[in-house]
Amino acid sequence: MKIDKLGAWRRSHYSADISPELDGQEVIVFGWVQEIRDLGGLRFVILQDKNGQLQITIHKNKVVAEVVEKAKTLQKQYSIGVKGKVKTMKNAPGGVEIVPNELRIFSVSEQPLPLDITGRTKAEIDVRLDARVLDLRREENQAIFRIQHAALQAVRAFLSKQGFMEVFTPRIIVSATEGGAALFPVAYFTREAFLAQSPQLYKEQLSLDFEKVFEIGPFFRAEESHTRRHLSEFISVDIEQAFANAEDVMNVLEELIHDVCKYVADNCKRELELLGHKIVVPEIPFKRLTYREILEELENEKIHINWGEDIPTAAYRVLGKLHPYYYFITDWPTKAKAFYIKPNDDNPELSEGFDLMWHWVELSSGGARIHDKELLMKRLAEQGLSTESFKTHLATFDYGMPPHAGWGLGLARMVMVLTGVKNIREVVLFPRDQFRLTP
Ligand code: AMO
Repeated sequence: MKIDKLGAWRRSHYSADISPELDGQEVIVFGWVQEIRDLGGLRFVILQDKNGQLQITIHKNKVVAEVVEKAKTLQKQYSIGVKGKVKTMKNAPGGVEIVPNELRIFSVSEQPLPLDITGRTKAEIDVRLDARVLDLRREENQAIFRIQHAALQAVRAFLSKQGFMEVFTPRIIVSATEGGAALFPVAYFTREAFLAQSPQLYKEQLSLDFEKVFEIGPFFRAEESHTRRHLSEFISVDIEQAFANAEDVMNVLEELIHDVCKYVADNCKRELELLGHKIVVPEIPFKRLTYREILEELENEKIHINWGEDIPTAAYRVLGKLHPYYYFITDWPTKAKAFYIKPNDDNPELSEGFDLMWHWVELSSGGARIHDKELLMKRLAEQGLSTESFKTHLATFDYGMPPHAGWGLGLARMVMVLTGVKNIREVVLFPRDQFRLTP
């Protein structure tokens, strides 16, 4: 088959901008063949571009023979360009169709395709992810990432307005920060290094210079738990604020969630409709429950957890039913939290760490930090970590470390809430888990 060149053709309109008012006007549109309907002398080609779909109508007697012949060769997913006239057509999507004068085929596709791009035949998640670029041709799947884009715009706008500055910290590091999760080693010249699990230590250090910082970036955890909410690479939205306590940054977090929900609800109507999802903008402040209150609630549900222990997933599921929205869990036992979380001044068994929950899923965790070097060294030792590995971090505590607090919010988990999607792999373009390293 002859493949055409783009040449001097440039798009005049996106599909979404072609309205009945353009009736009679010549346009150039580009995109991919989403569907072909052949009714003998009449062929409908549904072209999809980044903003929507458009019907190209090829009537044997009304279109030049060359275009009719070429249109017969089209298959799903061919990349094409069409120059033609806009015609008002009540029954066509958007009330218009294009009657082509010229058709260019830029690229063909292998048939049969591994997925039904119309989505009529449902495919398993692994089949979809194996052909992810094709899977992402579906408007519903694109909608997820347009919502993510809008959410990120809202996050950046909100935090910048609140006086936070965006920073980038290293992904290649020498020591662990998040106790529980394992590290990925990296061969770093002659030494061993690791992929960062979080920007924790660096964002704390930067609170000493910039006072209010935020970072949005990928982090890595060698997660062996194969769940619908864990990946080995995930994007985290992190903040750190000097001269602040846990309550201060919880306020920032709930206001941020409120703003993001509102922004996405207002600006992604089409995407939410495609996904059949409705966002209810949450009222703030969110409910705050202490760890002890949570244990009591669980006890009432006949689930016993010893004070100091982590809350297992099954128990979180029960909590999600009792609190089917956003809520904070505060006052965690110090020993259940990372070494950098500040113990309560009056009762050091309790910490100033918190989690933000949505139903049964943890969206974010954070807290006030230890800014006293001696205490930090003591906590490292208590958690069996060597102060030697944290030497350069500990040194920064000799330069006037302010009291500070912050949190990390898992972007994909937030996007799951915003889209109603249940598996984290669907809200990440190219997810990485224990079993998936491609595409
Ligand atoms: P934590 O380990 O709780 O805290 O992580 C913060 C948030 O990041 C998300 N998250 C994940 N998302 C997908 N896959 C994973 N494997 C994964 N692990 C974590 C969750 C979680 O709530 N340094 C602290 C934050 C802080 O105190 O500022 C931290 O990393 O949504």
